[in-house]
Amino acid sequence: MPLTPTEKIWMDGRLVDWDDATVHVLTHSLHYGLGVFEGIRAYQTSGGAGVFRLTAHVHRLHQSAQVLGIEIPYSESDIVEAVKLVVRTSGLDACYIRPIAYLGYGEMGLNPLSCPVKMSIACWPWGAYLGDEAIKHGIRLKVASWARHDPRAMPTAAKATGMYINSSLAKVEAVRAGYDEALLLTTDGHVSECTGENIFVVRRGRLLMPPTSSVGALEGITADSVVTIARDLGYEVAESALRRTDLYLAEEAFLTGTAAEVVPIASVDDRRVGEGAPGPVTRALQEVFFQAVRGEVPAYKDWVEHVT
Ligand code: PPE
Repeated sequence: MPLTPTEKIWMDGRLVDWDDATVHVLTHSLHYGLGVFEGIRAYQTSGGAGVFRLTAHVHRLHQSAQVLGIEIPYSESDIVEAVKLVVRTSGLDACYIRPIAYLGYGEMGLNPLSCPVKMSIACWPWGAYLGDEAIKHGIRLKVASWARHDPRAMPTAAKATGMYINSSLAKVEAVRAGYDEALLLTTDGHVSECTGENIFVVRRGRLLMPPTSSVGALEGITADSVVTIARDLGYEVAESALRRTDLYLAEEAFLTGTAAEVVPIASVDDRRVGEGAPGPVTRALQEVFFQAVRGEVPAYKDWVEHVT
């Protein structure tokens, strides 16, 4: 999906024209992958654009930076306000928002300690990441030949730019083979997550998710929201070590992420999951999730942070 430019991007404290939001080719993070970012969505609500769980995303950005030892020169509340400014300035009711903190131009070499920390926030209109059809009918998932990063080798708790080499390799492999998305296993064969989404399965009526920190998966904010919704709807939710075959034998499976939202999984490695169509638990969760992001569920009103 090509990007649709908006007018302004926030860069290091000020709004610049979209086309002027450029960096030097010797930017440290471009060479070594030390950067942290977030993916956030704003949805149209009755009170204008509402950013879904903005404060939680900005907190995770700071936590990712803490893990990498990057000192972001803006407080969490500064960034919250900057995101609101960017969305307001865009005039969009709904958009995807991408804050990134990275090490700039200054010094080269693996010791980044003297590099300036730079930050930008852009937003643009972005439809369903895996497509509208995917949300309605489900995706074809393939287990990747690449394993997820071992948390002993890479700080998987951080949403860091360099980590996404692993995701890209798996994504391209899956897409070239004719699938929609890839699922990564840990080096010892446990289900971790997809290239940019967490995964859930329904087995014997229970909603199961992998224990994120031990399988090297990101602690998703969408996953957290879905767990809250599921418990409020009366479903039992548990963390569980899952094997590839637990996906093949699931009654239902779906993935969650800000960009992807809540997407049913129709098949895994060409084995139909359940009926091969979104099951009742997935559909119930989708329904409440899409109401919640639009500020339509009183219990979850606090999740929506308005920009005006
Ligand atoms: N795991 C990974 C690896 C991941 O990148 C994301 C978000 C998630 C899980 C779900 O997290 P959350 O968005 O808090 O529910 N991926 C972001 C970037 C995706 C991309 O392809 O780029 C996103 O969804 O915005």
